[in-house]
Amino acid sequence: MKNVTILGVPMDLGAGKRGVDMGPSAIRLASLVKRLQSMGKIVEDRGNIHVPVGLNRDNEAMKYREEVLTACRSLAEEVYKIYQEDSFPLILGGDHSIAMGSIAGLARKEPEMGVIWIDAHADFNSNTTSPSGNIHGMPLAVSCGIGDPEFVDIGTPGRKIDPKRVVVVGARDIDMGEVVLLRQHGVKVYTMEEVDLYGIQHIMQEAMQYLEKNCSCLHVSFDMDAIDPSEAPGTGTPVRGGLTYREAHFIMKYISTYGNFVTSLEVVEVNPILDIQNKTAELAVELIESAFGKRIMYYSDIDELD
Ligand code: 4U7
Ligand code: MN
Ligand code: MN
Ligand code: MN
Repeated sequence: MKNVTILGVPMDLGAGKRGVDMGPSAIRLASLVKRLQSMGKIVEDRGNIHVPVGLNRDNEAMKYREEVLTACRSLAEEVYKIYQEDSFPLILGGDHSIAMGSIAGLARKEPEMGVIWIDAHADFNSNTTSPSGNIHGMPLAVSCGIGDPEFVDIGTPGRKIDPKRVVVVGARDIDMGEVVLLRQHGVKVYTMEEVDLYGIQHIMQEAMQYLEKNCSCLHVSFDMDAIDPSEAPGTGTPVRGGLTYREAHFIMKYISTYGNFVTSLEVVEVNPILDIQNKTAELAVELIESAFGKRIMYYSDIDELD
C-alpha cells in the first residue's frame, strides 16, 4: 500500500468565478488527513504550492494566462517529485486548470497513463474554441496536445496523454467546439443520458475495462460539479441533472477496486464562498475515502454477523 502525499493548489484564476482558491483549506478543514489516517493510510500533507496573484487578465482568449502557466509548471514539478518518491499524489484544487500541471508531472514518469475525467463538462476547449476564455474549460484538451503550445509543453515538450486513453464520465454541458474536438480525437465520453440509460455500474465497468486494457496506470480527475448541485452546491459552474450522491460514491468505490492501477487523484472546483456549511468540501473528503476503498454504503461489521 502506497503512502499518500497531499498537495494543495490554491488557484481560482482559471475559473470565471472567484473562490475555488480556498478549496484546499475547506477540504483540509473537513478532516481529510485524520480520516485517511483512520483508514490506515500513511499520509503526508505537503501544504500548498505557490500560486501567483492574478494581475493580468488582459488576454481575453486565456484569462490570467501567465499566472496559470506559472502555477501549472510548478505543480508539474512537485507532482513528479511525489511520484519519484513512490507515493500516491492527492491533489486538492483549485480550479480544474490545475489538471494540466498534475497530468504533466505524472506523464513525465508514465507516458502511457490513462485519465478518467469525472465532470459535468468535458474541459476540451482550445484557446480558439473557448466561449469564455476561462482556462479551466481547457485542461483536458491541453493535456491531449490541443491548444496553446506553451501550455501543451508544460513540464516536458508535447502532448501528455493519448486522447484514446481518456474517458469522461458525467458530462451534460459540452460546447459545440468541444464536441467536434472530442470526436476528432476519439475521446470516450459517457454523458448523464448514458448514466440514465445503462446505469452507473455498467458504465464504470465498461470504462475501467477499457482503461485497464489500454493504459499503464490511471489518474482520476474529479470535478465536484459532476455531482448534482443539490448535493454539491459549492461549485462555480453548476449544471442540473448531475450524479447523485450514491452514483458519485459508486464511481469512486468502483475505481478503488482496481488497486495499484490507480496511481493519483485530484479533486477540484470546491468553492467555499458558494458552499453551504462546507457541505461540498465534506463530500469531497467522503469521496476521497471511497476512492481509497471505504464502503460507506455498507454496514462495516455486517460480515462478522454471518
Ligand atoms: B470546469 C465552459 F462555456 N465549457 O469553457 C467553458 F460552458 O472545470 C465551462 O469543468 C467550463 O468547471 C467549465 O467556459 C470548466 C462553458
Ligand atoms: Mn472541470
Ligand atoms: Mn466542470
Ligand atoms: Mn466548475
